[in-house]
Amino acid sequence: MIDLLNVRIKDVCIYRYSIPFKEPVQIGKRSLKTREGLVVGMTDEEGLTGYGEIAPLYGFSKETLAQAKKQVFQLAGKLAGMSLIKEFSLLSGDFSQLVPDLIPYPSVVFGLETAAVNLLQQYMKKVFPEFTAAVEERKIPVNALLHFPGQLETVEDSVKEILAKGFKTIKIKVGRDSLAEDIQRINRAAGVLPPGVLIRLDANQQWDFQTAVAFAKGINGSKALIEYLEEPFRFKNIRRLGQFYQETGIPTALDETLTGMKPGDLQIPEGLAALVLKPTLLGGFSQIGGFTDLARQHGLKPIISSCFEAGPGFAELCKIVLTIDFDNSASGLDTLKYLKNNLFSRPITIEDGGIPVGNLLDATGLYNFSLLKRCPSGD
Ligand code: OSB
Ligand code: MG
Repeated sequence: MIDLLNVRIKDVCIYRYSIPFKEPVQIGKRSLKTREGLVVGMTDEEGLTGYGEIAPLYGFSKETLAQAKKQVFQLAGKLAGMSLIKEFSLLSGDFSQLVPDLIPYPSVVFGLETAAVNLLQQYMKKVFPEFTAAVEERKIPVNALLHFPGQLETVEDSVKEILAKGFKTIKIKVGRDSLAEDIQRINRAAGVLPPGVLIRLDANQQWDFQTAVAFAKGINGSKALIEYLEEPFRFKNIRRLGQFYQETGIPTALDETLTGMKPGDLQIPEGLAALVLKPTLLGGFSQIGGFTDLARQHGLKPIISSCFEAGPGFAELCKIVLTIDFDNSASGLDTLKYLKNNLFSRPITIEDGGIPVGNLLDATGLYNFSLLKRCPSGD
C-alpha cells in the first residue's frame, strides 16, 4: 500500500524557458513578444516527479521573473527532505515555516503548490485508477479568444471560423481601437451569432466610465448576446461598476482588479457576473478556493483563465477547472495558440469548443522539455 502521507521530497530542480509568441500579443497597453518562465520539477524518494510552472506575466504580475526565480531558489533548498503532507503545509500557501517572514509571490505559490499536487496525483492515479478514469472522459469548454488587430472587414469570417470549430463562447478584446470601431466590430460579430452563442468582452481597463457607457449605447442592439464585459474602466470605488450596470444593463466581470486582493476584501457591485481567476496572478489553491467560494455565494461565475502558461501551468489550470464547480461555463484557456511552441509533447487540442482532459491527466510522457534549460542557481 502506498502511503501518501509519507511522500517525501528529495530534490527540487528549476528550469527556464523562453518561447516567442507567433505575433506580438497586445493586452491593454502592453505588447508581449516572448513568454518566459520557469518550470519546477519536484522529485520524491521513489523517483516520481511533479511539475509546476512559475511564469509571472509582464505588465500583469507584480513580481518580475527575476524576483520569482530568486524566491523559488530560496524555498527549493529548504524543501528537500520534507514530507509533503505531514511536515509541510505546502497547500496552504504558507511558506513561513520554510523561510520566516517571506512574502511569497503568487506565481511562486502557484508553481510550487501545483508541482506538489501533481506529484501526489501520480500516486492517487495508482491508488484510485477508477476515480481518475471518470475524469478522463471530460471536456472543458473554452472561450475562443479573438484578438482583432484592426481587421474590421474580416470580423464575420473570423467569427464564422470560430463557430465552425464548435465554440459556444467568444471573447473579444475591446478598448484598443477607436470606440466607433469597437462598436462596429461587436455589432458585426453579434450579427452572425447563432442562438446559444455568447460574447464575452474584455476592455482591460482601457476606457473611462463615460466611454464605457458610450460603448454600451452603441451596442445596445447586441446587448442580449453579451455575457459580460471584463474590466471596462479603472475605478477608485468599485460601486462605479454597479452604476455602470444600472445605466447600461451590461453585466461586468473582474480580472485585473483581483490581483493583490484577498477574497474577503472584495465588495460585490450590482451587475457583477463573473470573477476571472488567473492562478499565476492570484496565487495558489487557498486564493483560488476563496474566490471560487465567494463567487458561489454571490451567484457569480468563477472563470479560470490562463496567463499564457506554456506547459505544466496550463495542465494544472485545466485540473483546477475540473475541481471547481464550473457549471460547464467556458474557461479562459484558448491561449496555447499564440505561442510558437510549447512544452507539451503532443498537441493539446480544442475539439468542438472544448479541451479533452484525458490527455492532460497522465504526467508520463506529457511534456517535451527539450526547450528547457536547467537554472544552476538563484542568480
Ligand atoms: O485580459 O484576460 C486578460 C491573458 C493574459 C493576460 C490578460 C488576459 C489574458 C486572457 C486569457 O485573456 C484568456 C481568457 O481569459 O480567455
Ligand atoms: Mg481579462
